[in-house]
Amino acid sequence: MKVKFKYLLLFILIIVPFEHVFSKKNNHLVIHGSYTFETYDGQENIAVYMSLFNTSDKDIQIDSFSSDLSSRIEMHDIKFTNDIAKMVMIKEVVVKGKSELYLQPGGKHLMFFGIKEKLNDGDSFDIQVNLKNGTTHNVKTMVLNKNLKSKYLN
Ligand SMILES: [Cu+2]
Repeated sequence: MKVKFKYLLLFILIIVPFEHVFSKKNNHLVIHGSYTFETYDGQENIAVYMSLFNTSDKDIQIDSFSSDLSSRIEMHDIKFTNDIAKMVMIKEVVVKGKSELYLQPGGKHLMFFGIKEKLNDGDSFDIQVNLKNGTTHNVKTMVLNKNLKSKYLN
């Protein structure tokens, strides 16, 4: 009995700190610079851009993106076939260990379908980035003046 207890104690002392370090590492995702552009009347879909940084050396898998603004959000990339740009959905979103994922005009973006309100210059809204490990990052997103759009695209 006494010996078994000793082993249990040893087990707790070794495993618990490891678990702690591991779960902390899994949270090393930093997201900033999230923005979109104001919408025109009747516009239902928008593209959102942001930068995601994984400071850990483990890959971070993203399960989904959610927001009060839309019930359908997908990550897209733009692929060219014979000079024709086409949007393709990225099903498995992964931010690789020690690397960045940039969503920017002309490339990867979040696509919001059927947005519920008009977005005006200066507005902001929240996006939830839901990770596979169960944690959620809340990302504040700025709505920029549409006159800035051409600048960002060049
Ligand atoms: Cu798209």
